[in-house]
Amino acid sequence: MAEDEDDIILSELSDEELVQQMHDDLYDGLKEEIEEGTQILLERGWEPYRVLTEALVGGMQIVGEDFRDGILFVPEVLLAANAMKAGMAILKPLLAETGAPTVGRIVIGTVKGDIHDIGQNLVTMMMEGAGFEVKNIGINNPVENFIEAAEEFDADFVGMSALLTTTMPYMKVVIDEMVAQGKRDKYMILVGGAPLNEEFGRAIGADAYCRDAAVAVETAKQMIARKHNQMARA
Ligand code: B1M
Repeated sequence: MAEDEDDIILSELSDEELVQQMHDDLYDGLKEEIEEGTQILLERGWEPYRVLTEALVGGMQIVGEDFRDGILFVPEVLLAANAMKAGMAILKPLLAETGAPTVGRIVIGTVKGDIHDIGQNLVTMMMEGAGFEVKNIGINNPVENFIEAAEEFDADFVGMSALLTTTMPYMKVVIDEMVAQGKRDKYMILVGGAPLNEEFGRAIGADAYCRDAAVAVETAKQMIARKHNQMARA
């Protein structure tokens, strides 16, 4: 691509300016710039985890806040998430090598009868960006899929998504079956999707309703911190 005089040369920016620029580029969904910025920071000796948290997660946090506040909309957020994924793809093998701490583990899926997956894919990306390990089991999941995946993955959280008023009651079927099998208390259960609300989440016995992906990340972080505190006291 031809560069005119106004083009910003990422490699000429200081670390601080580059991180700021990456936040802007992530906000604008500029995948190639995010890949380049990620490479530059690594070449300058930044630890992969620092690149992830300061440059990518920091940028995504701004995107998440503006999404929550109605300033950004789904297409922009998907582009930002895509750019972030490109940066994360570079960091992923390096993070595995350096053993960056995992915040927690979550199984997430859309419930039986429902094929909407854009929202839960966004939640997956934001959770991964915040340091969670996520097993996304996709769409149209019967109760046994959630239970088996949670056990196999040794999950801290089970996340369920539903976009239809006809499928949201199935979340209760999953929770009731977990109770029946004596497995309910092994997991923190998060639910989300456009037709849900706090009251519904409480009524079906979920631990929390998450209005959006940013809230899902914040809620999961708070809950895992509480769990660790309780374990430390026990
Ligand atoms: Co459908 N659809 N759709 N649809 N569709 C809705 C949901 C609808 C509200 C549209 C409308 O009529 N206004 C309506 C539901 C009405 C109702 O139940 N009251 C509807 C309908 C009726 C249908 C069909 C029945 C249509 C038909 O065939 N006659 C059919 C059902 C198919 C099925 O599931 N069995 C259907 C099909 C489809 C498409 C396949 C065409 C497509 C889905 C494509 C896909 O997902 N791959 C689709 C779409 C795109 C929509 C709308 C337009 C957009 C949904 C979306 O992706 N939103 C939707 C209208 C709307 O919601 N305004 C609609 C963006 C997404 C980022 O938001 O999913 O809410 P959302 O996720 C958010 C939060 O809710 C939260 O975080 C996310 C990110 O911030 N969240 C979680 C979600 N899951 C979470 C899980 C968590 C935490 C947070 O766990 C930890």
